[in-house]
Amino acid sequence: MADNVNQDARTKEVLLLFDVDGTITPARKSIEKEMDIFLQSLRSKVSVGLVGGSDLNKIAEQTKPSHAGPFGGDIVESCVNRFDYVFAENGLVAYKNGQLIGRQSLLQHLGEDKLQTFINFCLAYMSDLRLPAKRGNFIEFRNGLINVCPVGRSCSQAEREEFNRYDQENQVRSKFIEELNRKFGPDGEQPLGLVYSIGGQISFDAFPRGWDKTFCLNFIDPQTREIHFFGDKTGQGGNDCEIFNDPRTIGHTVLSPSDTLAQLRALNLGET
Ligand code: M1P
Repeated sequence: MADNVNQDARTKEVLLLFDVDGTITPARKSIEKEMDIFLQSLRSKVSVGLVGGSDLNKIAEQTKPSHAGPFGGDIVESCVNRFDYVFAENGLVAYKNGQLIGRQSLLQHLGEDKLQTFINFCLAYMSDLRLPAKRGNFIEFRNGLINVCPVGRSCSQAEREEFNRYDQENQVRSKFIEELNRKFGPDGEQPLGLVYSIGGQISFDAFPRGWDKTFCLNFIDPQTREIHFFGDKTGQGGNDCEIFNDPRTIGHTVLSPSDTLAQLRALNLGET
């Protein structure tokens, strides 16, 4: 793995591709002014892209430059125009230079019957869990993945943090995933070809094998000579692991948005 961006390649042939949560924004929170200005300044030297597990609206909301004052326009349109590439839902919704260039659907891939088998199993499993708090929106169906959330996505910020602490002590999500692998894995009763990824604080994502963040690499301009990927969940089981280890990328593990900035500054790309 290279430590530095090739100093002779400060052109649009270099792409810096960023995970969102925990990499350019604090988890589930908005981008800070310093990061936003820095990323935009890099675009005069290199291409800058985002790849997130969340849907496009959430990525647009988190990367909205709110420090620039009240925002009147369409936040999605603004987001896809402020970056060279925006890949939502692990790259299953793909934008390049503001244009939609790819879309995949889980419903089409799996079909209604298998989908309901999976959802019903998850709901039954969660109905037996006793947690510090349970709220609503336990299953979020997205275009390219199913997000499963034992505490419920409508929990408050305090309940989110409480679940995260409880999960670290009790492995609620990893035990759930073990059970899903037993039931729907290659040797299970009903193989569904799904894989699971713990990307955030309170939930996990289920999607077809190969539909991880590496999926977005199929949309990158073949002229691109170096793709640097920055992510905070690059270890085994994290949702940045596959793209971080992909031979097409040069991977950078970051600890937080401020660490991302520090690593970018060390690459000396020339902040404007
Ligand atoms: O982008 C990382 C993850 O962010 C959210 O996770 P959570 O709500 O558990 O913190 C979700 O959008 C998840 O799908 C995504 O992978």
